[in-house]
Amino acid sequence: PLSRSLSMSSLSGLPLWEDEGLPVEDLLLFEVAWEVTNKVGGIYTVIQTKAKITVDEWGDNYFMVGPYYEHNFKTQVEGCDPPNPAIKKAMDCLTNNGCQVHFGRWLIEGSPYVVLFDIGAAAWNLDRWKGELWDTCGISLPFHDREANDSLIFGSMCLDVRWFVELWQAGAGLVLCRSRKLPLATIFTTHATLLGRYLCAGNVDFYNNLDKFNIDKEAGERQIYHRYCLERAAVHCSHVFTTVSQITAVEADHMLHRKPDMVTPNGLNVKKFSAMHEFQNLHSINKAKIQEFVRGHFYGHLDFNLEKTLFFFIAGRYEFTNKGADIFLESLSRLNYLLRVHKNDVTVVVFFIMPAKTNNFNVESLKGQAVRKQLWDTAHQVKEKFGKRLYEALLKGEIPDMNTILDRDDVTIMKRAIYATQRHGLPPVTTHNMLDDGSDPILSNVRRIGLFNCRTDRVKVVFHPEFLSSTSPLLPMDYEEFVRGCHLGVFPSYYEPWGYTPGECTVMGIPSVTTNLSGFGCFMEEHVTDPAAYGIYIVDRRFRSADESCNQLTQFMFGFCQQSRRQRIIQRNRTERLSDLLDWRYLGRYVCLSGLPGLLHQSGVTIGISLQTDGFRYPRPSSVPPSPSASLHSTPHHSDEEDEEPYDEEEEAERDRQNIKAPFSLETVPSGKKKLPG
Ligand code: G6P
Ligand code: 1S3
Repeated sequence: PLSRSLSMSSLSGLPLWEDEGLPVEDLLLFEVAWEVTNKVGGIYTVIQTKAKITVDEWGDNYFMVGPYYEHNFKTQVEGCDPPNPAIKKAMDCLTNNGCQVHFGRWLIEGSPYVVLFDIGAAAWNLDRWKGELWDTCGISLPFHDREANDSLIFGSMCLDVRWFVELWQAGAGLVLCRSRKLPLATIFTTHATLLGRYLCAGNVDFYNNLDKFNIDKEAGERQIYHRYCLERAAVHCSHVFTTVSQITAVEADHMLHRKPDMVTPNGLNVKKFSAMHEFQNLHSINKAKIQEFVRGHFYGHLDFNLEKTLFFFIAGRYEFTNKGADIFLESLSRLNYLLRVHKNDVTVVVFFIMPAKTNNFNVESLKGQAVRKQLWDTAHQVKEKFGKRLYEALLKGEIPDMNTILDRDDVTIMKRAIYATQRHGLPPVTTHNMLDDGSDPILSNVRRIGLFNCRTDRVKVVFHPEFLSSTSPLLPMDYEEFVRGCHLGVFPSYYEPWGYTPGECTVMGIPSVTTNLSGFGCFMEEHVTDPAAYGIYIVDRRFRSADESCNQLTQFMFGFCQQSRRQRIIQRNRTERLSDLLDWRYLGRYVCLSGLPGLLHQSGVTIGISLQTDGFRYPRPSSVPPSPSASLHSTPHHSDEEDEEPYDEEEEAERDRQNIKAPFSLETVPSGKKKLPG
């Protein structure tokens, strides 16, 4: 059993804590990642949302380590002196050696301490550190690979103060610290493999050929051999190797030749509202904002009913095939066809939120919002006059003549405003001036399938090639507000080690489409009996051809369009009920305990806590008929909107809550500072 001090001296290369007389309370945890205070992609979400539970567990002994960028520091960090004398000493040592290090509290939930290294200021050491890397493990970094060089500077700075290392950007530090036999316990978490990402983006049949690739050759041909060597070395040098999903565990086994010791699924900080239906109200409020944008963007072509318009979206890093934008577009073209031939009165506006190179907003999009604003102002101006005249007439005890209450000038103003809404072209597909318009993959495919926002199209496309911001003159909403206002997130990824986007939809009560090639999709398949009933549609991209996957996705979307408003509301309630499953308060147990159990296990210590989730599944919602043919895509019993159904969602929620037992009860999560199993 675990006593106050850890004995690992029998394991080669592992910390000699007992010999050093270091009690457990004095263990420090360093989490090193390129995305600490620095938003690049999904890893930022992992570390930012996980901070609170890690601080709860480790208190002031937890430090996040990342790169220093002045803007990030100024806007996200409250600078302070390190309270721990050892950290202070290490920082002073670096500063005395001509490097710059910054310390403070990251202003996010949990307020973790952060140590940030100024990469640029330490660049003069690059040649020395490169030499060291070469001498130690024979990996050389070419001078033109800026990212790899930065990662070496970052890793070497971590190493110079003998810190705990994680992730490939810090991988160099991990390799060097093991070769110097420093007394550090290391965990390396991979959120993707470099080669896997490259191979998938290159249109290869990745998952059916996992065991057939000549990985050295593939890395060499893609000119990423040095990066791949660094990644593979870090993976093999770490004491514990983890990844975020089973599917990436298999990939890592083939691409990096090491099976992860543990899978640590990604969680989120789930915000629970005290009012049960608050997330439904937020959907309504934010949907109204998206409708405003649509009124402007489609001015002159608003011959569709906004009350019967659904908003779908895809968002993320612009990796056209990896993120499944290719099959999404193809399926949208099929959906457009189906809605047209079935004379369906639903219109779908689809947003692509993926950053590309642009030259700011285009004139046509800005004009659309200006025209909408002008119509709004005109309506207000006339309404004011109308109100005043009506009031005066009523004061005299008269009912005014409605034919003359507005004079010729009023009518002229209104006519002028209407004339301004005439447009010669179609509403634009993209909101920005694209730098690579001709070769852009989304635009090229839109041209191929002909989804040009014609009046007859039931599916309209808006490509917003920039992340959203509440200060935008076009669509002034932040990402969370936007997601809440939409009806369906569509993320049919081919390469997705985890995939936060559908998880974020889930905790906001918005249904989404994912795939059985994404970590999230596989996790849901494993833990939820009928995911579609809960608004999680999982496209099979593993055992079907691309064409079949497109058909399945089309059917999901078409089925979704056939739901009544009431059915959508019920489905959103169910989606939101899955939030607990994705909460760090539950999933954090994997991460908090992933390091020590791994190390302890190696030293023969039994771990006193069981994760007990294997085989557990969320049951099918109790109101869904058992046979899929009896319901439309497992939605609540089909009916017209106006029908009052004998269905009480709160009752169903309560019934289902009763069915969900121990493994998902958040009360069982260990909390409090370092309650280590013993
Ligand atoms: C929420 C609101 C309802 C609103 C509904 C619209 O549930 O609480 O008042 O009617 O959203 O749902 P829809 O799926 O049509 O956007
Ligand atoms: C990676 O970010 P990405 O979008 O490049 O890490 C994310 C966090 O683990 C993960 O959700 C995603 O699938 C990976 O691909």
